Amino acid sequence: LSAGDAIYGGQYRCSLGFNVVKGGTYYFLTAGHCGKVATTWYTNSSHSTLIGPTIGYSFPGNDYALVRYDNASLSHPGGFTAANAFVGETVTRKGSTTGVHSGKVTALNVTVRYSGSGGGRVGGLIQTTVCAEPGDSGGPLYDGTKALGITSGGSGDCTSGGTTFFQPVTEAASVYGVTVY
Ligand code: TYR
Repeated sequence: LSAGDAIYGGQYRCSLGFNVVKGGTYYFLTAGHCGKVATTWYTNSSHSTLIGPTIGYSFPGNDYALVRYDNASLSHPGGFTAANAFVGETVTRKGSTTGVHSGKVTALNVTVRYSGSGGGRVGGLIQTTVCAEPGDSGGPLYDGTKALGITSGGSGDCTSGGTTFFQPVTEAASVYGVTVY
């Protein structure tokens, strides 16, 4: 599976962030609020093709999760290197609901409070003018081959435009000791 592909767990669909590796074992990063609601992930909505388990998540507070590839039949291509976003950077997001959209980074280290069940305060986020919609969560934010963020949440939509917040990839990778590739 590749960055931005759909992943299915419980009654939810999210998006794959970035493939990562640690000690020869392959995983991917996705959103913490996705990892919180599903213990096992599949490639399809009928849950017939296993990906593997949620190994850990942090949400609220942060918004990242680690999922392991337990299905040797699945490929896990790379092509990215983790990097830190900067204000004014032109960035692109990919997700399983709305595909590819671009915008600019407007602020760093932002704290937001998401409402509703599955809500809470999340800090340290990248704020952007990129749109997103439900199901895009967990998907990648990048600049060329630089892996920058994981889609967290926001407001607006991809018809009218929106503001979307992203969990920095560098923080998530360092917490789990995994390498983005
Ligand atoms: N939080 C949403 C999810 O779980 C993703 C999203 C992002 C939704 C930005 C809306 C939005 O404006 O899929």
